[in-house]
Amino acid sequence: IGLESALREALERKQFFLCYQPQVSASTGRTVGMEALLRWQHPELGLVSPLHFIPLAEANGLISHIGAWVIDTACAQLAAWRQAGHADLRMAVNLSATQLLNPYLEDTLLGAIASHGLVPADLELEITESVLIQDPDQTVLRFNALRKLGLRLSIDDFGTGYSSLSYLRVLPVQAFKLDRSFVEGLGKDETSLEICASAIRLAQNLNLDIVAEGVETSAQAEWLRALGCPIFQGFLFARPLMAEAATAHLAQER
Ligand code: G
Ligand code: G
Ligand code: MN
Ligand code: NA
Repeated sequence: IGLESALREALERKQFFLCYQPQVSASTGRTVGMEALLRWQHPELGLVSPLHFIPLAEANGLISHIGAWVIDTACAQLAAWRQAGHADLRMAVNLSATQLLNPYLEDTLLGAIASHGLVPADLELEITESVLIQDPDQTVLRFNALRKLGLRLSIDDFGTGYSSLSYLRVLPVQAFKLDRSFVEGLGKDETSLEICASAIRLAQNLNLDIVAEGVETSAQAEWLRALGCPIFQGFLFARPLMAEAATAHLAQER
């Protein structure tokens, strides 16, 4: 079977689901946010990684439909957690370049936010630096439009996508996600340590949040804590969890 034709049917056949990975406060150890991560379970192909099907969905124009489903489903889940008493929890959703440039994105976001009784600040959009390569001027306009609506914006895989820091002067972001390749090098090479230290300091100096990605060991967490990193995400704290497991994870923190 062709991956592309299978992908075209995936939405209506309800083959997508979201996992949620906790983002944990370094100071309290409590979950302050969840990152929604898309999964595609196909009856014959099995679990297909977003690394394979997102680029395909970008190329054939399906990404905005799939993305709209992700946004609505993530908002519904956050609303349910709010109902269960998790008042300050935020939801982070990944956006690709094509989604960012789609003129209907605002309608999709505001529609989902309103229909689930949320406000824009409840939602954080994770966007990689690489979107800037496609169309820098348009990217700045789109970031400004989304920020004006009150959404939170973060730079995903910070440090890996684009060679210039000058975009930080023009993109209205609230957070960086420190790429896990740098976290992985903590305790192994001096360069990774210096990059983590510099990124964390840069975030502090710009008054931005920073989330360390891919924290797998307590040694890494200790390094990051010593460097002043406020938020951790990674297998050490929790893997991406199915909705029910994520709900249980939150409940056990209360
Ligand atoms: O969860 P996992 O490690 O398999 O994710 C692989 C990649 O897919 C990551 O770069 C992640 O940002 C991306 N990804 C996961 N879910 C979504 C989604 O809903 N939309 C987009 N555009 N990318 C996603
Ligand atoms: O590009 P983005 O940061 O959105 O990718 C998120 C991906 O990182 C998810 O697919 C998730 O499965 C993966 N991930 C989350 N925590 C860890 C971790 O501790 N180690 C590794 N290797 N991958 C992780
Ligand atoms: Mn991400
Ligand atoms: Na990332």
